[in-house]
Amino acid sequence: MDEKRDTLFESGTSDPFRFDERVSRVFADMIARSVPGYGLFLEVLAVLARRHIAAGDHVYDLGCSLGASSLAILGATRDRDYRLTAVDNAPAMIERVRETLANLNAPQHVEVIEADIRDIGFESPRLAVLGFTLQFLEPATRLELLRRLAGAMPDDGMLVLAEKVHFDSAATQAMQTELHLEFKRLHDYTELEIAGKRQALENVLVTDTVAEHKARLREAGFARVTLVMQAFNFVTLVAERT
Ligand code: GEK
Repeated sequence: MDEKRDTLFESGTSDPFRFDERVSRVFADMIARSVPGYGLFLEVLAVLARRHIAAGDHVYDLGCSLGASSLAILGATRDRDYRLTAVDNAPAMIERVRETLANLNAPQHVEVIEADIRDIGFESPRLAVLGFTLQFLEPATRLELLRRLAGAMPDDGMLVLAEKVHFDSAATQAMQTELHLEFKRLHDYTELEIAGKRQALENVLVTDTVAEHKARLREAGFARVTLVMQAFNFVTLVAERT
């Protein structure tokens, strides 16, 4: 258990954050201790999958990391025969998620693709998940990806978008940041680790406001956008094609 504990920023850092071998080894611990509501997000996703996915559908997990979202979806829909494609562009993540999903013996047809999600074609996604992934794409490329997703979706297609966000009000921003920091302290990150990770993510993880997300999703072709969950500065939005 201990070798899987995230101690990457124990002595601060000077390098930009990368999804490399070291991160992939501790990723499950890192995301659970860093993202408030991550466990609930997976449950919310399971509920949405159970409600939405039907036999014959094609589901995409975009930026799948170690496959937690895929596992939540597959576990909630074991009675249905459909196709799930999990995509990530980090070789270290792909190596591990391939093993996890291959050993799962899921009744569904599961495939893992190592690629930039901006470079792949989408085949009629009935459900697509961007679980804390869009925030890592250069902002100028976000709309085009969402446009291609919406354009490829059937009329009853749905996107689940989970993101870290920021707020227009300085007071709200200060409060939510402080609560997020307190969440990290609660999970035993030191001030040095918190500062190190923050520095590493600078210009790598670029947040939008909920209003910006909603406007962009509408511009991309989604008719209805609903906030289904929020934990401090982390939100989950459901965007419906029609
Ligand atoms: C979970 N959804 O556990 N193309 C493909 N993958 C990418 C790209 C890209 N352009 N950019 C970043 N990634 C997961 C957690 S983590 C979130 C997702 C986090 C990948 C990157 O390699 C990483 O694995 C993932 O997106 C983001 O529910 O670390 O906060």
